[in-house]
Amino acid sequence: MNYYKRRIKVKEFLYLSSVDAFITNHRPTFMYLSGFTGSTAILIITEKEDYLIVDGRYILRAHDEADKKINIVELIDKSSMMKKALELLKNSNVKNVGIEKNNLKVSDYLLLSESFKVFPFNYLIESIRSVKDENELQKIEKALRIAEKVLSEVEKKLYDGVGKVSEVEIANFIKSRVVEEGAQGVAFEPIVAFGKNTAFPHYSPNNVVLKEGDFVIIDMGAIVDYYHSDITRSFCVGKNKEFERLYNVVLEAQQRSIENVKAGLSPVEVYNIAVKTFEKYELQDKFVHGLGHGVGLEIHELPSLSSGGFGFLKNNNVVTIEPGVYIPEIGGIRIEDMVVVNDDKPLVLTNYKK
Ligand SMILES: [Mn+2]
Repeated sequence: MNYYKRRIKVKEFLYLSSVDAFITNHRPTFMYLSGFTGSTAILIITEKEDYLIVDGRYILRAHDEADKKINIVELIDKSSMMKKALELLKNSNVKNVGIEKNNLKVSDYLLLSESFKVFPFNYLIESIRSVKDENELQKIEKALRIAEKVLSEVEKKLYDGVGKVSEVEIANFIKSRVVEEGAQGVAFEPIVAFGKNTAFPHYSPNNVVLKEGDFVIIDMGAIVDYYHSDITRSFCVGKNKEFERLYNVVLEAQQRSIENVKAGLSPVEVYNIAVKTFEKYELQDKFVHGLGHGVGLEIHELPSLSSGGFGFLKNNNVVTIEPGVYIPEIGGIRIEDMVVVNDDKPLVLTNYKK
């Protein structure tokens, strides 16, 4: 992985914005720009030199993992890491500092503002991170294959589990199986909902037992090398006419959205394709969330395919397409795939049958 190339993008941006340095203590950001994967650090990028400040717990790991062009600075005294960063910035003759407006604590911001002019950047690193390279795509795909394998086992458990298996049991099964399959963990707490509970888009599993004809939503993912995957399938064990009708509408919305995703579109345009399909069936009011989101070092990252989305889709963005409808007291359906944005039709990463 060429971490230096990534930092060059930041250096260039600093130069163009007449800002002397960039500072971050946000884990996905310093991980992306330095290679260091520990939980706590401060990364400083200046035109010439870059610094990674870590404490004693991480010094060996930082030397091992971080890009060799970065100066690793150990926090030895008990003073705060941010104070150490201030000292370093002053010694480097820095007058103004760029930060990520969405990823810095107010207390850190105030501390920085005492000594420097602070420039809050909006989504700078998130936007760079949204375009994946081959290596990142491979990790995401690996995380997705694990999720799919475990999901297929879950599906079998559902068909064998009417009157027996509970939401929590399935959720726990997912959590242990993804790790056994080689993932670092689940990408988020699995959403496992049976029956009417499927009407809550982000439901938390309970001890409810599966009944014949229940709507079922399983939304899950795995992490491989810090990269996330995300998949949702809706099932119904037994016959349920309403399930079939709604399922086909959601599937149509999803397929039309996927077919039309391409580089250069605004995320809102893609979101509106799904809304249009739901309008055909007068179900637009039941589609209560965004159409999808970027996935990578974080489970939700740019771009956001929603009514509030901004910017433009770019080649090698990895996004989910996950339309859904939710009808209180009846149930909900959501179908979610991951795709890689292209100039033409996207590459669908998800293989799981629909
Ligand atoms: Mn998702």
